[in-house]
Amino acid sequence: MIRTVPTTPFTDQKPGTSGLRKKVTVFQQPNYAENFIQSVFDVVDDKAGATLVIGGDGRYHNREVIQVAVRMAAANGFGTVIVGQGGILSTPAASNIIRQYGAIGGLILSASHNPGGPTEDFGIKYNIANGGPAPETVTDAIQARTLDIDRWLTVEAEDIDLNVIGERRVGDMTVRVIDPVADYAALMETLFDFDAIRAAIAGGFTMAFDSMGAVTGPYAREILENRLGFAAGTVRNGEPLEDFGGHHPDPNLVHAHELYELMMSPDAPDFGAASDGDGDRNLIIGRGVYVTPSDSLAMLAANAALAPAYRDGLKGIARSMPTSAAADRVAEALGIPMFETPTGWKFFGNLLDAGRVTICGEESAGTGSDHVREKDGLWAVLLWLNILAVKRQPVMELAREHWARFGRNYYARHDYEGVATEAADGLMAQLRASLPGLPGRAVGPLTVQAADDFTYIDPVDGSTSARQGVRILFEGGSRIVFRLSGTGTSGATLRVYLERYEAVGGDLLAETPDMLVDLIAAADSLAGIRAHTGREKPDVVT
Ligand code: VG1
Ligand code: CO
Repeated sequence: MIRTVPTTPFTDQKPGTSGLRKKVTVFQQPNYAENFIQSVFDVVDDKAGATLVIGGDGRYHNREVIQVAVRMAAANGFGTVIVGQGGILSTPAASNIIRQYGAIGGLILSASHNPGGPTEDFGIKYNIANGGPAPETVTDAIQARTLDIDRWLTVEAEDIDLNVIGERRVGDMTVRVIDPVADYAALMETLFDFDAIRAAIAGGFTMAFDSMGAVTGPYAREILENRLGFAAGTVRNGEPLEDFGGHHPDPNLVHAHELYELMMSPDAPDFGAASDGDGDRNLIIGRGVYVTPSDSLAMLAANAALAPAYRDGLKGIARSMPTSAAADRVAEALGIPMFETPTGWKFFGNLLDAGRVTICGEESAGTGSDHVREKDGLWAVLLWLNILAVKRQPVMELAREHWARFGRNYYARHDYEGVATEAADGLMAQLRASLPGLPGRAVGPLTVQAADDFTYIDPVDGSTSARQGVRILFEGGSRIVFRLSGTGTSGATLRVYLERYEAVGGDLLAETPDMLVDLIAAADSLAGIRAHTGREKPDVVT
């Protein structure tokens, strides 16, 4: 019944910031996906009879890999596989299913915000029993296994019909195809004041939600249109498509520009939002005002107690290092701890499990709470809706009040995409080498106060993660962070994060680019961006 297929290792299967991401054509090579999945299964203890969750964001190649993974799970002794109908599970929904059904872990087939289609990207993430991304100890073990794997296991079985809800058998294993939306929608109803949001809608409150042709369409339609009562058509691009309808499902001002233009126009609804390929990120735009993800985290934390789930207050807040310090000021005002972690949601898991934080966020538009162990795009949208419904206030007014109380962290991220790997590595190496001599150095009107390469020591288990990004801190509180992306599939992407704090009483309503002029110049002079990359300007500014 069980078939052992001989194989040889691939040397490029090291998981990045969020799973293994490659071009579809790479994943289509014989044994490629199988080797990685078997390596995951080989490092999972106690899988005999255990439950595994499998789902994806619906992108090209999703269904093929699900069929392969189901047969391999049966051969590896899992008792049950739970899979979303149509092969669909958003990342936060998968996290919830793992927790709710006591699964040992889950495979999430997604390359998140990367484009999809036959010539675009595919990915596999492994989440552990707490519902969160596998921590580095686990991803390191998986990678080590990919380097000496010599066989993978499967069973002879037909493809299962992913479109029909219900139970079937594959080998000795049960496969349950479930509604991908129902459990998640029910969870959201326990967290938020749906009646308050319904009342606001009845009073004329409107919104636009852009699913970008990716996984959140069915979730957003069910929750926003069916359960809350927003008008039909509130959810745009709501069919999950294999190529996302040609969209680049990264919810930022460049790729979600239609939504942005709508929100800045005279016809703007009260609230605009978008989510990414796998539904874990969110873009928030009020009528006439873009809310940076770092500000969104701070504003949500400051007002979270207006939602039933957070009525008793927050235990703490965590943000990734490159995320602006806006939330730090909220934590200080609330008298709760603040944690600064490396980029990637896997670093929040221990803090959430230990009950030390309630809300987490990243500058890349990921926000979430202890309700699951992933960032959660629709959760952030619903918390915003709950807050706006209770406060009966436009986003613009809420933002201005927030800045007037806490000051404002002007913030932008500049991405240089598709840079030659050697050029990007050279830039980072030179920058790292220059760190000891930087403190005290004047760069234009700015003076460097401190400079280092971020090392994180996990306060829960003491594990250390070094080389997590170069930070250069200037006198007065401005900051530049440099790091290379760990989610791309070709060349390197240099991310430059720029932040300037303007205190209460300062210029709180300026245009962000104007406020960052000196920092942008300093970034080039410190890192030699033009010299190393040959680029005059970033490809994407968010
Ligand atoms: C990017 C973001 C990071 C996020 C990661 C995964 O990583 O910067 O904040 O956690 O993507 O998100 P990187 O290494 O490219 O900067 V997702 O929604 O793509 O799973
Ligand atoms: Co994502």
